[in-house]
Amino acid sequence: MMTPMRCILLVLGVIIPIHYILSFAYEEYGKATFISSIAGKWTGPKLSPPYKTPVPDEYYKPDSLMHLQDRKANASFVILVRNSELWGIMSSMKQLEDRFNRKFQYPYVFLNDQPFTQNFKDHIRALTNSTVEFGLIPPDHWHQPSWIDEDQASKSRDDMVRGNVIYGGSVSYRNMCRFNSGFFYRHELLQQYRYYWRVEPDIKLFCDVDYDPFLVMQDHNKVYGFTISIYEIQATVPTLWNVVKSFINANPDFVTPGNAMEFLSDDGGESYNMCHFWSNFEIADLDFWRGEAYSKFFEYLDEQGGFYYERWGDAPVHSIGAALFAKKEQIHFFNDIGYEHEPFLHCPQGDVYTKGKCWCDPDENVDYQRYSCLKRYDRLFS
Ligand SMILES: Nc1nc2c(ncn2[C@@H]2O[C@H](COP(=O)(O)OP(=O)(O)OP(=O)(O)O)[C@@H](O)[C@H]2O)c(=O)[nH]1
Ligand SMILES: *[C@@H]1O[C@H](CO)[C@@H](O)[C@H](O)[C@H]1NC(C)=O
Ligand SMILES: *[C@@H]1O[C@H](CO)[C@@H](O)[C@H](O)[C@H]1NC(C)=O
Ligand SMILES: [Mg+2]
Repeated sequence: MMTPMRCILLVLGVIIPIHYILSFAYEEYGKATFISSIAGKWTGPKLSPPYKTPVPDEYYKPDSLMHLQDRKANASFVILVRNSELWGIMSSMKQLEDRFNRKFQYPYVFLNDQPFTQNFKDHIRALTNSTVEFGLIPPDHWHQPSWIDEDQASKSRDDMVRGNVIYGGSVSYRNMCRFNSGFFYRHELLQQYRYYWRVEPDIKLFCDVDYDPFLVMQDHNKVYGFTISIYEIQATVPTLWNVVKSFINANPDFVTPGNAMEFLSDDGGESYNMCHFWSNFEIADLDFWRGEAYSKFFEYLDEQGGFYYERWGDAPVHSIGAALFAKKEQIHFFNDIGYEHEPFLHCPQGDVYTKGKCWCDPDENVDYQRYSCLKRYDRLFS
């Protein structure tokens, strides 16, 4: 796997910074082309994360259902999914209802580039008493734009297939990454909401979520919440950081003082360490993405074509946006939400495990495994 991979890097003209070659992150993760080839390979210390931002008790509602007078946030679940993934998304949604939403009753917005079938809608509606809306994505928010040079794009896909890079040959995966990076929050069904919780098929929720995470976001002025952070596959973002740097140089005012650059870079912004929040789980602020800084940032990235000439993921794009245009305190680690999207899981430790009545194996927790970036998040606050 390594030789073709090096080839690709050469073909793409990528110069790998020397500290990358030396760092554990690159040695152990950056050269991988499939995430699953990494999982379970190394075990780290079973540390509990520092609880810098515990959720205050008044947010908890251990036993009662929602009452009319209870405060609610302006929020919805957002689920981009295909008709063919019905059973996988029902599994996710059932757990979400049982662990959280049966009590809190937040609405759902389902999005798809194809119309949802009646069968899909019927099965989904049967799982909840909450409002469920089904939206179609406008074609120009989904498909590869006409100004992308298809020869260049297809050559890059072929190179990535030869390099065995996961989803390297897929156009639809690239459409999905671009849509999640810059379009979902502009969908008409989401205009009426401020916060969202992103959900994917076949995830697991291990613990009771007995408090309202949206209210925590709202009351504490948070913009981005995550459960797992890992390294990006280097071959999918060879030029991303250079583009980020040129955007920052041209728009220094968008970079917020007190930001989380240290999460992204180990040398003050010179190079990217590949750390990102794993975006298959997100609880975040739609207005942050809609704001001037992130909108201009996305537009700039999109113009460079890297969603198609490379394979930029929405995870690094969101993470870089959140880390640079928000204050570090506005990025929240949802430690108490036990969560799995294969091949990684976050399992709360100690008291938090007990409080949430969790059922994951605490030893499988990704937090301080070598390929987790949580230590870099921690160091923002140390
Ligand atoms: N409607 C629609 N949804 C898609 C498409 N491709 C991906 N998605 C959804 O976008 C999200 C991310 O896609 P995934 O295939 O899960 O990508 P991933 O999480 O990187 O990879 P996996 O390890 O395969 O889960 C999921 O919620 C998918 O259901 C598509 O072509 N159409
Ligand atoms: C919907 O609400 C009714 C009435 O409160 C309740 O009996 C039913 O179990 C609920 N259904 C779901 C899927 O939560
Ligand atoms: C919810 O948030 C959206 C986006 O900020 C806003 O347009 C809408 O008016 C808000 N709704 C309520 C009820 O506050
Ligand atoms: Mg997925």
